[in-house]
Amino acid sequence: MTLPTIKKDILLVDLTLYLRKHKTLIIPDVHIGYEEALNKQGILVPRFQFNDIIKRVEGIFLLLRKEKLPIERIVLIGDVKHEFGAISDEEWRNTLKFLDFLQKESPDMILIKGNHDTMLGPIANRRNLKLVDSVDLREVFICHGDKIHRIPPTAKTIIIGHEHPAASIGDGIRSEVFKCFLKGTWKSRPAGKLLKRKLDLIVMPSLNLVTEGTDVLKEELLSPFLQENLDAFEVFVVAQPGEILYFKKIKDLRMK
Ligand SMILES: [Mn+2]
Repeated sequence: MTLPTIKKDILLVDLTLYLRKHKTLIIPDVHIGYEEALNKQGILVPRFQFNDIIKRVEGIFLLLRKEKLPIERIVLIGDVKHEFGAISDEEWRNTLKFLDFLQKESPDMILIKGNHDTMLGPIANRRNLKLVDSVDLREVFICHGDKIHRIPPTAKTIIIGHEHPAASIGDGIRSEVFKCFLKGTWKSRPAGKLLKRKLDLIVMPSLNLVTEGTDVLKEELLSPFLQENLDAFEVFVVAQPGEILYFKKIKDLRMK
């Protein structure tokens, strides 16, 4: 089995992306501690998520190994942990455990700061990890997606997380919501320039296994990158672990 691509040299590996040229694996929003936050609100969900995430990522490493694709760098796209403000003991422990687990696979690891990551600094320091606002790999620019950055002139593709896209796919009688990747375009206007620059924009689903995410067909989207032309975005559904289905454009899904 060869891994599907979303763009040349960018492979879809279950809920992650692999940049072939840079031998880099991008891990989307994990939201460790999400169930704990739900529990605090009185919503009872079992706390299985942490082990499920580890198993899922192990499966991703295995898929890459089978294809002989080495991981030389891991980029976490932000929102590794869920809770704003004070971090609980369990969340602290699990976040460290998760980072250690990833670092065993790739010592070179970069954390992008998400909007939930106000307390990630001390954790990053304890493991000597770089905590940054964005990652510039020349033709690929990676940021969390909660705010617009100055996009370097070399960038042709922007990759973001934050939005947790999902799509309801149905046969007219029943429908089910699946996590999905989105691919569309984003126009940036460099400072002082009159003309806009068109870039490819890839949005990653979350690795939060408690919820599928935001249904892009029904709900309003948050990211400032996703306020225009949403209907023209292509949908890549993650049907089950490692299985990606291409569903054309959001507007085609709306007509069903
Ligand atoms: Mn976020």
